Amino acid sequence: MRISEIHITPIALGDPPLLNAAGLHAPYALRTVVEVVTDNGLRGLAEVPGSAAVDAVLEESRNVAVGADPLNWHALQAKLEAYFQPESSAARGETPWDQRKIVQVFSALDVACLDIAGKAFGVPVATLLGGIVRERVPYSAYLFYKYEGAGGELAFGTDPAATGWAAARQRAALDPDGIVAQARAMVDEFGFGSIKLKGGVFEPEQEVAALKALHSAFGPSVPLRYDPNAVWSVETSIRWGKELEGILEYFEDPTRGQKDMASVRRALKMPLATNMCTTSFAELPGSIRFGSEDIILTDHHYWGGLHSSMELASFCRNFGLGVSMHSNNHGGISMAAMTHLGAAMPNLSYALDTHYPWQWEDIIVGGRFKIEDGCVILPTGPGLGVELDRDALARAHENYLRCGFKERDDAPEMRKKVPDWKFMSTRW
Ligand code: GKR
Ligand code: MG
Repeated sequence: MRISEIHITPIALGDPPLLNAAGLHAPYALRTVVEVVTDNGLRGLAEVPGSAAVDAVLEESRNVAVGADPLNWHALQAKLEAYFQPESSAARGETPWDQRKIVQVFSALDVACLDIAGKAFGVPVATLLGGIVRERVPYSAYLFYKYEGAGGELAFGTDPAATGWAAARQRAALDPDGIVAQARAMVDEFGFGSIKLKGGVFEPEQEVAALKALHSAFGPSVPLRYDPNAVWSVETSIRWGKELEGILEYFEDPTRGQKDMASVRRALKMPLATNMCTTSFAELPGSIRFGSEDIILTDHHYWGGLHSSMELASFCRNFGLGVSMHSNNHGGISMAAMTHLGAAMPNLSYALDTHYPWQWEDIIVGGRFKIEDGCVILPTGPGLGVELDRDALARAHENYLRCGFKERDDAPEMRKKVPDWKFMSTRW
């Protein structure tokens, strides 16, 4: 079996006005759908964070991947490594999201080839990753400070009669009461057993008050995580981190860089997690040498695929680190891939992150994945177990062409609300 074609389709999915350290989510989250076709008619799917630059390297990967055997990932991986210049860790950038491109080529092809292999052998991707250790994969509620009525909500319309989560998804959440109300609605709707707050938006005092309010509202049986996306200094992280000891399950990326994360970690009595500080295999020796974190949040889009994420998981097991999963906005193909990874990782120590509840559109047959009791049930079909809804894909591609966005940038939307707003790599 050989790869004969690769189809690359950029799409835009409506996204609400969620706040983070780099601004306000634009009306659309960009993704790219990759379809790998084989000479015997099998089709493998993958989805990656979208940008014109990523699409360009995906196009280029055809030079290497067409003609390759999709069942021999190591050979294809080696050919891709020889073809593309290695990408430095610095290419990740300072934004909450990772700006590297080449890792996404590896990720897309690895996931699509696993989907093909699963279909060829009639088994789920999780089986090919070493076996299914759980069929119900736990996810965490992911809270965001939020403005109301901007961006994608306006493009797709809001429903003034909405109740429950549908109403909370539209509503502003700017203070501790707003955050607790958002959490209640999200937990009631999806049954999540743990909660993460995205921070780095307001003064530390205001965000710490929201975490204390969540702790009082939900009690100690609901673990809390908090992520200011590294815009706090070491001093701020220690000063306010002390207030959060005994409240947080883990403190995610309070500050920037392995040495500074290690200083914060030494000063606080709670685990630190990262998707910003240690983000590549090249940085793993530093993670151990400096002791920068307790938990590494993998993300198959940025660690080079599902096989590589399993490699990271075994590194974490061998070096006594925890492992869980980071997320950006994503559709159902990524949800399927994340769930297969979560199902196969023996040492998954925490519920995974997902932005999925924030969105309302998808591109897979049968509509969106259900999240029940905080879990996604592993799809049962061969491969990833999802199929493309071609009409929905065409609509999402139309949205991409119409919206004109070519890469993620949260600053312009933020400046519509706060005209002189500027990104600061350390704000507090
Ligand atoms: O979607 O605004 C967002 C998040 O801030 C995302 O971009 C981050 O990459 O969720 C992510 C994180 O855990 O840092
Ligand atoms: Mg994070």
